[in-house]
Amino acid sequence: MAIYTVSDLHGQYDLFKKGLEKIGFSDRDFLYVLGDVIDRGRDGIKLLRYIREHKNMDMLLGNHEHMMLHSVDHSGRALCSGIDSVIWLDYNGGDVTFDRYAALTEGARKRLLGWLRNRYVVKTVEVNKKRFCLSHSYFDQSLINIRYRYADEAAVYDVVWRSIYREDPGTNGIDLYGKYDYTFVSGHVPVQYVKCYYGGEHITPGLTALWHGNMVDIDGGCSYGEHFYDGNPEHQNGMLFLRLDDLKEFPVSF
Ligand SMILES: [Mn+2]
Repeated sequence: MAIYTVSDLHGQYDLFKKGLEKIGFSDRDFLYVLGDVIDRGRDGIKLLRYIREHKNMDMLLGNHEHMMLHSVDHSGRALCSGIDSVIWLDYNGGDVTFDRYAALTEGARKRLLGWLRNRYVVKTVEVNKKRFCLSHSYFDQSLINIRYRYADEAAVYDVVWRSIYREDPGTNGIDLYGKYDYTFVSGHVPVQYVKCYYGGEHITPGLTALWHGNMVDIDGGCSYGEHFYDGNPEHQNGMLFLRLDDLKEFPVSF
């Protein structure tokens, strides 16, 4: 039995299944998906339902699910006019997700929203006496193991949107994370972006997780889509499965 994490699936169902095969995922293992399951790629709704139907899988909310929850009508009607609907549909690849969502029955839409609102935003887990803190991007102690429907909205917004890798004002990774006895696992910013932006010889090219102090970024860059790879080994993209038991990485590319 092993515990795996992966992040930022972005609607890439086939690649996700390829990854499960690669890690030999079985009923005795557990998988945490760290948000951004939907959008850009077309199979986000299919992935949400796949995760929901597996008792040995769970997902945390990412900024894309957060946008969806702030866009679609909560009654279950196929309407999209909430406060995030424009940024979701027009700027963040939510249009393909909404099309699939609208094709569900009203009851199925309602069940999906109820399930999403009941996910965690920040989750701690202990594996082999090592403590991990999982989130989509940033960290807020007040959200540890709190379900989204009970969580403070402003705190959730920070955790799913802000990043230490984008120099967002007020984010101070090492200062904040260094105080805690956790290994922080998150996604949100593709490792290819961080590697190119920050450079440095200590950074391993290719589809590898990015370690920085007690933090690790495992966003494999699915959001760039399957035609992103240009032969530059630093640009290879896909998904990064991380096994928490031994910190072994399992990259799977398009
Ligand atoms: Mn994200």
